[in-house]
Amino acid sequence: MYQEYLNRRKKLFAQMAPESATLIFAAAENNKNFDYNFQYRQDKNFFYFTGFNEPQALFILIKRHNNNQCIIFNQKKNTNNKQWFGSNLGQKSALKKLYVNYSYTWNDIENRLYLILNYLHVVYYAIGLNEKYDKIFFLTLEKLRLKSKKNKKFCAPKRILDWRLFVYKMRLIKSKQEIYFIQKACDISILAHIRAIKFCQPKRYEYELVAEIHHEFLRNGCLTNSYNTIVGSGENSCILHYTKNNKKMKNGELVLIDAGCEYCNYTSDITRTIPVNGIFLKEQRIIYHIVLDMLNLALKLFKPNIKIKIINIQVIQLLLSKLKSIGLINGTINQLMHTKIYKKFFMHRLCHWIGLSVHDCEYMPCNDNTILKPGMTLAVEPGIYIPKNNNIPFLYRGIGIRIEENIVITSKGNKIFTQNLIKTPNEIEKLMRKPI
Ligand SMILES: [Mn+2]
Repeated sequence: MYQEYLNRRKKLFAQMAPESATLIFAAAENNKNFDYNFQYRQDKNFFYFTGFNEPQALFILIKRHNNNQCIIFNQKKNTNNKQWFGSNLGQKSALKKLYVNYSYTWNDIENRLYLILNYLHVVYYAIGLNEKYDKIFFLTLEKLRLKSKKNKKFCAPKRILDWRLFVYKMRLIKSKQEIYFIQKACDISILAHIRAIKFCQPKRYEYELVAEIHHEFLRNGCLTNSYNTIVGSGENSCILHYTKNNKKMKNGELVLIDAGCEYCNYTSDITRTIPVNGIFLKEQRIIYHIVLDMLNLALKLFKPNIKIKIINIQVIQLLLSKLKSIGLINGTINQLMHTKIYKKFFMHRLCHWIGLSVHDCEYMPCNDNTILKPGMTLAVEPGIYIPKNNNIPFLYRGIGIRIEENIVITSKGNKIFTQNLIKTPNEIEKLMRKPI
């Protein structure tokens, strides 16, 4: 696995200017209450180059005199008191395990960082991610500037550039290893969805489904969700980021389940919508099939060298013609496209990147102008959410349906990571008829 990290560093070095350094900080810890923190979440870019999961660390790539070297500042061995928090990597092991040329203690940054950056032309740093780290960075530059006024041995870098463009471009195309991790995350999430679907019945609470889902994540070694699990029944299915999950599910309602776990830091993001009592009502089934048709059309269209805009237009045209055919909207397709009336029913994007983050590579847009390439990994998630207003026939009001698959673009088309999770109404009804 370590070859992966070395390859990534090599690729980044190749893009760096001569006499330059790239600085990437680990994520800071977030305090939850008084003297304890939220579960630690490593910064995804830091992880991408190091595979290292400790806080208080700074990873540096230096390109000087055509010589590439890596340095890490990390916590001193057991500074956090081994008895309370367990042991950490320390400096000596960092050299071997993280494949770096030098390892210094975190507290040494003030004394060493300015020397490391001395006489470089360019420093790549992402300003604004963390105030405390920005301060360390700016104070270091200022120190060099002040010293350079008095002593020719010192000179501050002249240009500060952002590494994000390079790094996110790299992260956008996944390696075989990364695709394997995403597949594993999807496989485990599929088990969790099946468990929840089987367990679902009227009078149970939404959080009982959450419990089934998280149980399956945990027993398969996934200690972290990709995002807060969404289980929304009835009207809650129309709330896109509903995470209260505390309502009793009723007979005749739908329940939307959006849940995915992380495997080796790689995410999955899957949604299914099912009838609480195991049988779709007529109107629910009609809307469900429209969403399914949108999804199937999209899955046919996701392939290399196509612009996302082309896919969006075709999927939205399909949505409009179907909504028209059941009388929920009126007008010509051209007019309806122009007025963007579909946003009343489908207000989020059709797709987003997945990877180390569930909304991966946020610095690289996944929008109309993006052209798809092999190795890109996405969640595809058409949905219809019908508002509860008087213009809508009564039985359609409050129906919220989303179906979400995860895919990777291949040389010829795409591969669906989540292919093995049932999604037609008949399959869902059949599964819900089985005894638990
Ligand atoms: Mn999603």
